[in-house]
Amino acid sequence: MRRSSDLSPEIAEEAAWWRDAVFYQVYVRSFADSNGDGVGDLEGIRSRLGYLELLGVDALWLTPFYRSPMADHGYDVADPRDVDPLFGDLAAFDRLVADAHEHNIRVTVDLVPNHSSDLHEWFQEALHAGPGSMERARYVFREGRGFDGSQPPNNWTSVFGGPAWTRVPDGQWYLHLFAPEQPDLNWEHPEVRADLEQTLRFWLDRGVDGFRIDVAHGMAKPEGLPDMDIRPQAPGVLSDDVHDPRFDNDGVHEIHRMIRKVLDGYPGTMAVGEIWVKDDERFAAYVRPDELHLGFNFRLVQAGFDADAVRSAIEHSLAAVAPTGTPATWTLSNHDVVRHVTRYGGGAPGEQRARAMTLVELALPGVIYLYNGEELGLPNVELPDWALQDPTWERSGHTERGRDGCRVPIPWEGTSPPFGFSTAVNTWLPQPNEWDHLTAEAQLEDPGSMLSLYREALEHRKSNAGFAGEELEWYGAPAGCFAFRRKGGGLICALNTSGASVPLPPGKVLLSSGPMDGDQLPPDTAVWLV
Ligand code: ISL
Repeated sequence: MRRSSDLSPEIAEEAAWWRDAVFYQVYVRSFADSNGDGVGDLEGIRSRLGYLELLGVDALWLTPFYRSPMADHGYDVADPRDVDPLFGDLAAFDRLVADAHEHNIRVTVDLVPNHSSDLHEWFQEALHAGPGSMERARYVFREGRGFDGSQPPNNWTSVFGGPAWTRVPDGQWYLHLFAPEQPDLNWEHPEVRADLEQTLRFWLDRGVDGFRIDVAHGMAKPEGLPDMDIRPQAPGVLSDDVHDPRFDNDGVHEIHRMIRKVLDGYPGTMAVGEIWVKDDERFAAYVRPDELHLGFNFRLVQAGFDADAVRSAIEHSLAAVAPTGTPATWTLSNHDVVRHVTRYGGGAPGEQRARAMTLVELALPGVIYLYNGEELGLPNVELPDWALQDPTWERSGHTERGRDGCRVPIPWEGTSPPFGFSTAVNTWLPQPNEWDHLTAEAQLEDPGSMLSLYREALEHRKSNAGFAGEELEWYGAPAGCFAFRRKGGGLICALNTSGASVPLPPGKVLLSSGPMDGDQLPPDTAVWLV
């Protein structure tokens, strides 16, 4: 029943296709709505495959579209082997995979193994079965502390704010590293493992080409659940090597080995893990030959628009994976972080810097993860309070606005909301009126647009011999600038984050992120030379 046969023969044959692939993250809720309910869906994605092919991406990463009460917009999964009616059904999924493959685009899907929804039948059974039951053993239930058990079992906090424990009416507490609607599964339990294996095979048999594994540094919990260090995270107070017992426990590697074994039975498939682990060696452990194929590293997300910070992010990312033989991955934005146009200052300067960073990213060896809408130069949106939906907003007592600002639906065409995203006027998050010049339609034929820059850069990346080889050589450069050369192919990329124009390294300009200053590289600009 595997459907990868729809790919053209040359493309289907390439077993390690992911080693230099350009992935495109589709935040399913926000990409394209086919049925007019204001929420994106699988048919919507299928209707836009022509656009994705034109853009030049190799594979999609679809965020969770499984059955879910949507407390965390699908990252709370009630049935991992079915499509939520909001997004379509299994037939729509099959059609999407088949059509994507016909466009020579591979399809990878999100897996959420750390937790389930509180409405998953297992958790409902656990609540009803009571303390000490087999049903509770699939989750992390504990007695509380204090003489009446009214204090949580330890001091862990939830990533979304507040305690990581919620008490149930019979007095026990359950662990949730995220929202209370996302109880953590007990990965010591054999049924939890067996169920994930079943889920992997379910989607592999339907033809998916791989998985993105949510919180891949989570899952395993340390013996005895020791307290975490909650000293304020001011610079210098906590060093990077203070271990957070909630994440990156050694037991996690056995889980990744299990996942890899399953994937090895389906040649040409892969897994990338979301790994928020700073230490290079600990990060590298996740991409050992019998574990994940790839690990996300978020160093470019964390670096500002500053040549030294970006260079250090690049060097660390390459050094972390060098001994493992796996390629590095590069990400500027995703559905959890402020969009990079805004991170780099917003407005015209933010856009200019984002263009420059796009050329830096696309010059690097390894795997690219683009986030839907970055190719249109979308900024983060300052949403009004009434529109906010991210659980972080409620959990933080309205002090943290959460991640909705980077999840606003994509503007496709036309001059006013919903910009062809939907036929509904009320989209799940409102789009700004000012996005009329950012639609795909407005940018497609404009050679100076962000979209044209992405298309051109991706085309060069695919076809130009300068992009060969995995190693970089760094040149001496003026303060606030850098230049590196791909050792194998010879492509040079120079970036100027300083306030003044600087001389270019020798070479012929292949592409620049903005106008050049004669034969000089202006501020906020990057250039490719061959
Ligand atoms: O663990 C962290 C820091 O060490 C967090 O940054 C965490 O890894 C991250 O928030 C996890 O995100 C993923 O899982 C969440 C979901 O809300 C996000 O959208 C998803 O990307 C819970 O499933």
